[in-house]
This record gives sequence, C-alpha cells and structure tokens, in this order.
Amino acid sequence: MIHSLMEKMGVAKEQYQGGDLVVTTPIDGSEIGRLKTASSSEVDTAIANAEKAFLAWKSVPAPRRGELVRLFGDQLRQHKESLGELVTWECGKILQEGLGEVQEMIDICDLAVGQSRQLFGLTIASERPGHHMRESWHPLGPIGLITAFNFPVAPWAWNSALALVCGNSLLWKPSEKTPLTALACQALLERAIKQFGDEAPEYLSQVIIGERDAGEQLVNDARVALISATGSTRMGREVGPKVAARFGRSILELGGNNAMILAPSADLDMATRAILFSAVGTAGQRCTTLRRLVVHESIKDEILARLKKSYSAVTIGNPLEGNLVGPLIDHQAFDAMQSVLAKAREQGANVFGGNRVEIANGDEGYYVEPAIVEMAEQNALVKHETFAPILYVLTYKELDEAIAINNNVPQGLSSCIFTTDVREAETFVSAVGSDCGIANVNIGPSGAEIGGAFGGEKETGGGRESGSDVWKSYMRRQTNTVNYSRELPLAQGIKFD
Ligand code: UN1
Repeated sequence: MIHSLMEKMGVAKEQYQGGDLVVTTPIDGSEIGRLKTASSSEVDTAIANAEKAFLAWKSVPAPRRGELVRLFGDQLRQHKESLGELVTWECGKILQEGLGEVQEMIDICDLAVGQSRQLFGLTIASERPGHHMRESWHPLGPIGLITAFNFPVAPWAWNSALALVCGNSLLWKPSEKTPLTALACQALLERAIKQFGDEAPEYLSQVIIGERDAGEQLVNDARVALISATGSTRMGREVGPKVAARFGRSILELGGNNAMILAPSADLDMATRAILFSAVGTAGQRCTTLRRLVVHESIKDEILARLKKSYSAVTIGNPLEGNLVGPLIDHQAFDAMQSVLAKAREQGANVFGGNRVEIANGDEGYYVEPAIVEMAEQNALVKHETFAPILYVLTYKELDEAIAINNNVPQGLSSCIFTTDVREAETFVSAVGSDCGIANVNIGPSGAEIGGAFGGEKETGGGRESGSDVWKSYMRRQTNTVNYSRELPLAQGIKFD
C-alpha cells in the first residue's frame, strides 16, 4: 500500500528502503520504511547548497516565485488523497483529518500565491525636505524547518509556502517518526519545480532525514537565517536560546494546554460537539487539543452526562476504516497517558475512560478510550501538557474566576468560551480576557484556519505562523531614506559645518 502511494507521488523505493532509520505505522506497529539518515557532513553540504540556492532564488521576482507555489498547490490538489492517506499511515490520525491536513497545505499555498504580489512596505514621511522614507522587504536566507509527528505536513507547508514566495531556500528536518510524508512532499515540490523551469535553482528545498543531532546542527549553524520549530516546550527551551546566541531568528510553536469556558447560557448541543472534536479528535494529539473544560458549576452534571454518552459512542480503531479515534503515536505516548491517569486517581480524581482498546492484529497499536478526569482544582498535573486524549474538568462560579483558570497555566496557545451572553464573549476576547494567541467564541480551540496568525504566548513560544502578516517573519526589513534634493540636511536639525 505504502509503495503505491509513494510511487504515485514520485518517491523512488530506494529513498525509503535499506536505511538505518526504521519507520513504523502506529496503526499496528508494523514497519513501513527504512530511511538513510544524513551524516553531519551531509547536513553541512545541504546548508551550503541551501545558501547557494538562496542567492539565485532571491533575485527571481516575487510574483514568479508565487507561480512556483501555485504549481505546488496544484500538485497537492492532484495528490490530496494519496498524501492524506500517507499521513494517516505514518502518524495514525484518521483519514478525514489526514485529508484535512493536506487541505490546510493547499489553503496556505493559495494564500502565499496572493501574498507574492503583496510583499509591500510603508512609505513614511521624512522630516527633511526633498527626502522620502520607505520600508523594503527583502528575502532572508535559508530557512530551517523542524516539524513534529502530529502534524507532519501542514506546518511545514505554512512555513515553506510563505518562505518560498519571500525568496528563501528551505531545509526541512521532519520528525524521525514521520519522514515518509516529508519525502512525499519534497517529491511533489520537485515536480512543481520541474514544471516551473530553470529559474528555480537546484537545492531550493531539501529534506534532512535524521534524529535530534541533525536538527541541532541546523539550529547551531549561523548560515540558517531562521529556525521555525514545532514541538514540545522542552525542545523549544533548547532551540530558542541556541538560535538567539548566534543572533538567528526563530519561530517557536510549542505546547498548548487549551481550555474551554462553558458558561450557563451556552448552547449545549453545539458545545458537546465542539468538545468531542477538540478533545478526542486526532486522539488528543494536536497542540490545539482541548485539555481543560472549565464549566459553570450549575451545568457540570448536565454536560458530563452528555459527554459520557458521546464518549461512549465514539468509534476507536483503524484510522483508515472510518473510526473517529485512531491510535496514539507509540508505546511511550500510551505509558505517559496511563501514568498521568494513575496519578489523577491517586489524587482522588474521578476518571472516566482511558483504558487501552485492543484491536485485531494490533499488539503494537496503542489505541485508548479518551478520558474525562474531574479535578477538584487546577494542580500541577493539569498544568502539564500530556499529549494524549485526557480532558480535565474543573468548575467555576464567576466569569473572572474562569478566566483566571484559563490563564493560570504555563502555556498560552488556544482557548475558547461557549456563551450566548455578548458581555461574557467580549470580555473573554478583550485585554482582560484570555492570554492565549488564539481565543475563540462558540467554536472549539482546535482546527484553526490558515488565514489568521497561528501560535501562542508564554511556554507556547511566542511564534506565529500562517496568515495575517506572518510573511514578514521570512523577510528582512530595510528602512530606506532617499535624498532627491541638492542639499544635505541632517536629521534632528544637527549642524555639522
Ligand atoms: C498542531 O497541532 O501542531 O488549529 C497544529 C489546528 C490545526 C493545526 C494544529 N489547524 O488544530
């Protein structure tokens, strides 16, 4: 199956057979590929080649660069099914979500194509006669992309579609758990490059297969102008200071611990569906997954009854076969979930679900019932992001208290409120409301569209990706002051003669 998918997308068998990095599918733990990891000298050469490619690509006009991204978007449209299915094989998310991830790539390509004609700066009034000031945006350099297993392709595309129209070359170090999808994306981009023609230099985009040390090499190399990294807070804590120490730029998209405030006026039918998708979808392995339900005490029993009913009806099993919940990524993820649930029980919490679900021929597939954990207070366990389908339930009396609970965690990615009270809704999205990068009203915390800037505050890392004015992160800003007079007045009125 894997072979035919890879073949359709133009990946040669030699690229994923006979190497030292073994890739397994979380569906049943079976092997689906063996890839050769890059040595440190190969990474070094790749960086040098990316620098050369950058020098050529930055002089291609931006709308032409956009044309390449348009062609890439076409490839993605043509191969949406194959790539979506490969995402499912490799990271275990259900097919609908695999396809959704590819759609997110297509969407960002569309956005980037339009953006390629809008890389504009300001014109600024000069204090001096016969002078004008403006801002120019120029390509930045080779961009290093480090991505995580749970969204193996979309975050790469958010960064690379924009980085390409902004005139940069790409070095991609995918998660060692999901390198096959990276090879497929690279093959599709290479097809687009071929269609595009000679203006695109060789090595414009390269994939670096490797483990942590390969990523570290990108992080530490001053030739890599920007590191955009998605992953755990632990990873970001190492990457951020290393890039800063060499005055490089970074975009960090790290952990989330996303809450929903459920107010007494909320539409509970809608809220129940939103909770289900955002807490249970992707088996709780999105950075935007709903992890904390902060419910008004007057409706706690009702929402819990509804949720337990919906949770019990959720189908768990092979993600290719129409189930709603697929496997966790691996054994370690399962162990981490179980140990957290055991701690919660020790603390006296009420735990619903959370057991392993055995599937046929699937000893090495780690399927679990999503869990609901009623907590007496927001303690250290709740403040920690466990990358698994655990929904903590906490109660509140007054909105201020709910907002404080929402904000009182180290992470600051996404958040939402369900209410039909406009005062509550507006307070939540105001300066005294949620402290997260994303704050929604009457939709869940996950499933953001690419048009907005995506990312969060505090331990989430502060980076932004995707839409809005994020393109500026992939360019360097230059301030130009041009004197078109015959005089040389100095700024601030200084006389120097
Ligand atoms: C992630 O989990 O790393 O908002 C990204 C969302 C998706 C992206 C999630 N658009 O849930």
